Amino acid sequence: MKRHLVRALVLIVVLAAGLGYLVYTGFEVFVPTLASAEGERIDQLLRLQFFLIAAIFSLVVGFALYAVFAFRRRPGDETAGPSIHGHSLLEISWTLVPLLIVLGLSAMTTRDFFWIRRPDHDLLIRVTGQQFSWIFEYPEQGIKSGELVVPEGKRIKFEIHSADVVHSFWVPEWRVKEDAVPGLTTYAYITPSREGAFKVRCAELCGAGHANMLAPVRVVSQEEFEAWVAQQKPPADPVELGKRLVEQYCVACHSLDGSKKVGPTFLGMFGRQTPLTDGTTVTVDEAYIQASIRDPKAQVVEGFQPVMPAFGPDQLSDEEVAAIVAFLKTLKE
Ligand code: HEC
Ligand SMILES: [Cu+2]
Repeated sequence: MKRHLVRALVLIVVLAAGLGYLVYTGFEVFVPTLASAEGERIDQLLRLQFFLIAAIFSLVVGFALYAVFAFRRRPGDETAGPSIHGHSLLEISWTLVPLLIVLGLSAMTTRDFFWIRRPDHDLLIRVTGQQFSWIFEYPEQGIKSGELVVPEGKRIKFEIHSADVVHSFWVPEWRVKEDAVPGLTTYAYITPSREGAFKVRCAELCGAGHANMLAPVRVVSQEEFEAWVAQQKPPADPVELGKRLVEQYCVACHSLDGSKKVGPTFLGMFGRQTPLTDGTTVTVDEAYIQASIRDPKAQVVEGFQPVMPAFGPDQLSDEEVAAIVAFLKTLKE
């Protein structure tokens, strides 16, 4: 009897070691490279669970395999084996041990869950998912971006919204995943621990463009992050701001160099006498430029089609219009 037990245990240990090795290497091969502090806890739990599963699997399958071979029916052997009833020690232990394992895993998961969800953070980013893109707002920095740029080693609180249907905010290398639910604000806390380029993937089938609902992620040093923020921020100088807005909204139709496009050039426009389609002439001043931006159809320049779109206050604030005027004033011939 003892001989059988020792042999079976050897088989079990060999099996467990082999499976454990597979779990270990499989993690390296199949799981994306870890890149966050929170993900480290999650990986540890996952690895521990896989090792436990490998051990229990080996115990059950090891004994079964050994019994199948060692106690197989031999030629000429017509007797059935002895029938055995009950074994209190075995029964108590195969109830208690798994119970303790499950309770232990629950306790560790709870501990890590609250550690991951603790509210302290260095940076707040508002994430909005919509069919089929992501927008990232940095309320403390006053910027908005289609690219998620974050400093390495800083704990980030993501405040997650959806503009339409249920999406799910997920960077596989960070492990943490959180749904974006319309009408609800959800949160995720992540401390990126590795610089590099990653991708936000939508992890909830949300429509025809779901597979393309990706956003670039860049984890950079604190200095690079600050430089990026400074670059994204609307410039304080109105002329600089105006230049950026004009390049963004106007240069498709207006040139800055005197050439004629869909609309008249901005070069030397300020102070110019402009003939209108109603036969009158206006002097281009601040009020006229403002009126042209808000309500372009009211006064249409002679020789041009009235195709300019109106820019309302939700597209360009009064401040932004004033900045555009300030920039246009500098374009002298
Ligand atoms: C889709 C093309 C288009 C875009 C975009 C556009 N415009 Fe225009 N704009 C025109 C056309 C065409 C005219 C001339 C006809 C008219 O007055 O409506 C014009 C006229 C003007 C005038 C009057 C020019 C003059 O010589 O009197 C101003 C000022 C002006 N645009 C400012 C802007 C500003 C500022 C922007 C960006 C915020 C802008 N436009 C964007 C097409 C455009
Ligand atoms: Cu989605």
